[in-house]
Amino acid sequence: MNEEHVMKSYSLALIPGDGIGEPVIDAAMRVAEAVSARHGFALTPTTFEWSCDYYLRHGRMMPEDGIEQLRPFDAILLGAVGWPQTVPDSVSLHGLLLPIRKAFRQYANIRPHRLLPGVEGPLRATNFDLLCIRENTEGEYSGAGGRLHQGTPQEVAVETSIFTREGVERILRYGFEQARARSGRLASVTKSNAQKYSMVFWDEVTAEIAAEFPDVEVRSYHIDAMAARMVMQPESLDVVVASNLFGDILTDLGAAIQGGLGFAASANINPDRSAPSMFEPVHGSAPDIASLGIANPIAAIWSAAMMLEHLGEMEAAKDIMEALARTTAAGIGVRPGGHRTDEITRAVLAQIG
Ligand code: GGG
Repeated sequence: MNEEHVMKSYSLALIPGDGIGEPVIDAAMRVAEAVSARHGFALTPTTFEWSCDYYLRHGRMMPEDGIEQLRPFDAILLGAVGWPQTVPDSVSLHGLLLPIRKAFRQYANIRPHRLLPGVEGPLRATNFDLLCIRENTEGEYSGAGGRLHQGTPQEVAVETSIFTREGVERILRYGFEQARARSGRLASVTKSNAQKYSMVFWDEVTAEIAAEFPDVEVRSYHIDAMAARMVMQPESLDVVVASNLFGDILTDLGAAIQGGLGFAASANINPDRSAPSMFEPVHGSAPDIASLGIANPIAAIWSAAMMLEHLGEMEAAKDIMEALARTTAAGIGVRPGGHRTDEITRAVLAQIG
């Protein structure tokens, strides 16, 4: 009897989106396919052209059944969303990225911040390694609110943050688990002196969940103090957990201290794996450089490594991270506009061999 070897294969939904989303996703896929060949698994991509261009043609950012189209995939790799010249950012964000995160319960947005070798950040400190965990499905991004008397002097705009016990408990529990697997230190970020309902609630839940993790040392910070600490003493931090908006802001600061948005990767994780998780560089579509061929693909390539790790392909993910480290150590891709997208991608591919 012939023994047939069946190669493992992962179905990927690619959403390049707008602007530099397309070239960086192309780069990330070239690198992911190179390591998949070496590690004996296949990637089967399907591209979805959902973007602001799609919106101009169809009046929506994705089809009505877009979520159902994505559901069967093993993972989603997304580039960037937004083209404010033609579609308001509030429309593009609430029409594509946020519905995917919410529908697939991708409640943990993981963003690592550390310097790759050869990358010079703006700080004197170089030995920091932060894992920011942003609550990703509710809080300040719930979209609950409205406007009254629009365009009149009596206009009123209301936007309500929604914090549920389920939502706050699960993101904190996820953060504690990550802290336990790393240094055993967790920082929980709020502004509970000013926001006396939702953020006091968050602090209380932090204390409750902390009781389940006696081996994890937890400290609560106000967001303003955390912003200062990330600049002054980033090496004192390890796992940082924050609400949706606070996490979004702090992780742009994290991107800045790691050398810029070109290095900031992220994973939108559904921890119970009941739906696909989504991987994306933190950066947006960068309309100012979109047609110049100089977008840094490192954040997208790093995000693809996070995707492979989530899929269980640890060695392949490690290969990508080591290839990225050797690329930047050789001075390639370390300065904005210093190398073209394709040059950086070819350098990473060469390191993979
Ligand atoms: N790479 C995805 C992207 O386009 N991000 C831009 C953005 O504005 N994201 C908002 C968010 O992460 O909540």
